[in-house]
Amino acid sequence: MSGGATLIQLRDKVAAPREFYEQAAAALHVARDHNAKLIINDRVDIALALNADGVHLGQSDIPVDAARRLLGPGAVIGFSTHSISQAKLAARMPVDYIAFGPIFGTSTKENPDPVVGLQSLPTVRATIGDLPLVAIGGITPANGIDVLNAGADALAMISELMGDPAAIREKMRKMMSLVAGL
Ligand code: TZP
Ligand code: MG
Repeated sequence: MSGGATLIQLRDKVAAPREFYEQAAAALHVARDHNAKLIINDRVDIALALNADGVHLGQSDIPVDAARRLLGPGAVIGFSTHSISQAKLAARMPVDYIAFGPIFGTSTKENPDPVVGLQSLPTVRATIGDLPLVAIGGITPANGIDVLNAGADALAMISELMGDPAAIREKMRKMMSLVAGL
């Protein structure tokens, strides 16, 4: 996107399915216009219906195997994990990346899993082999470099970017220039 994001997840826990579908259709147009990938949180059916780039699934969503059967080998499937044992199990699934968190405290989730902390990242890194590791939960420009240095391959951010809709591009650019120095 114009801020530099390469993979965007559309997440809306409150929208009705029709509304979420319509948001996803609009978001997909924007993503396509900017050569970014768009994946859909939770809803494999919506990803499939719109031919989105993939889905992001959590521990209580449809199983990764089933999503893979529905979406095919080319889809991006990401999977959330919140402990070393979950990450170990996830590494045997047909996923394209493993999300791990919350690394720090977050107010985005209503009932977040316990904070896993920066110190758990080297162990997850070693546990999941070559799979891309996406860190999530309380990531900011102030801690992002530490998170990458601890073993994450990528950073997922919600509140830091979305807090002020007018500043998303600027904040994203700032983040990209910070990590470009690594
Ligand atoms: N999974 C673990 S923490 C989190 C999710 C979806 C929310 C992250 O949001 P923020 O605002 O970047 O802390
Ligand atoms: Mg989910």
